[in-house]
Amino acid sequence: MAARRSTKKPNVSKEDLMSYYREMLLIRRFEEKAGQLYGMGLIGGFCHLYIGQEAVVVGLEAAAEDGDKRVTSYRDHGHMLACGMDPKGVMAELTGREGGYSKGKGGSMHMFSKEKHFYGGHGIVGAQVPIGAGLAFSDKYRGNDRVTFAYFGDGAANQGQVYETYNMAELWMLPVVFVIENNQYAMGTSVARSTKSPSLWERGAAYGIPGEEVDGMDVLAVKAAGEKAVAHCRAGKGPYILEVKTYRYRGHSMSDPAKYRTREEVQKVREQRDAIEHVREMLLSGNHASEDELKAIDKEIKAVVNEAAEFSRESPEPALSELWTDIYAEA
Ligand SMILES: Cc1ncc(C[n+]2csc(CCOP(=O)(O)OP(=O)(O)O)c2C)c(N)n1
Ligand SMILES: [Mg+2]
Repeated sequence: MAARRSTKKPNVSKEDLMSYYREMLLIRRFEEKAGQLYGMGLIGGFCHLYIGQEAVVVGLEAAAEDGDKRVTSYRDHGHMLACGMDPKGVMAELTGREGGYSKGKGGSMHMFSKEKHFYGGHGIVGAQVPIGAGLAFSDKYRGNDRVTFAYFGDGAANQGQVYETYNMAELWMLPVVFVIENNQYAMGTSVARSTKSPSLWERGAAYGIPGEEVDGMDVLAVKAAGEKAVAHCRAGKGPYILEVKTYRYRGHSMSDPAKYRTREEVQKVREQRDAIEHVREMLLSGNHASEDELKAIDKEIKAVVNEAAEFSRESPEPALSELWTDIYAEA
């Protein structure tokens, strides 16, 4: 990944930087804890961690407004936390407990929050993309100026349904930002092995959809690109594509032996490109925060995550009668 991180003094307030730092740290610590709980056998089924990609959702949520919608894949815990869902409810869903967002019946990949306009959590690669266009269609139909963020991966970007969706979205000028989280891998397959054209966002040109590539390890760059994309959608100009170059530090899921890349490759990104470290450096070098203040934030976030973990262990398992509820929508 080329070093494209902005070096000029950022035009951002201390408060904003502090909140990005806090939000990214919450996702990272939450995911580390989820990894631990999984290791202890408290989380069953699939669990895909978002560690390394935090700046993507935090930057884009900073560009979003109340009422905007989001939908994503199974690597979804970061998206939920970034849009303000309660860490307790998310963690309790991971452990399959009553206090979880889907009452413990959905697990890591199947959580929703109508209140926060988070529409999942989808296990079928690429399936959330047409759903995202549908959400945007509903807003356009209602005549409001809401925008939908439809997140998907570099692997999903090779799915046919993505291009069917591009066509319809541009045809109907839908207010949807297609966010390609290019973390370089689809399970164990690198982009170079799966994809002929290296630039995924440029494929939108075939449908008349503009877009751009963004440094996904730089939260300020993501926010700026997000604002541009959202303005395009709100102005009634149709969809926009952001290909956000990022990196996942952990395996595809908890059961990934990670034989397809070297430890050195991961270590290099962590050392040279880490998004949280980047904001931390900006806070310290700009004299916005002292080491002690940042340590205090770290402590505070750890407490929030520990509380969520405790809740996720104490919340009871769903009653057997729950097997028969939430199957059909009530008319
Ligand atoms: C239709 C479909 N095909 C295959 C799979 C198996 N599968 C799950 S995740 C994945 C890789 C997707 O990679 P990417 O889109 O880059 O997302 P990332 O995991 O990197 O976030 C595959 C092939 C699936 N879940 N659904
Ligand atoms: Mg990927």
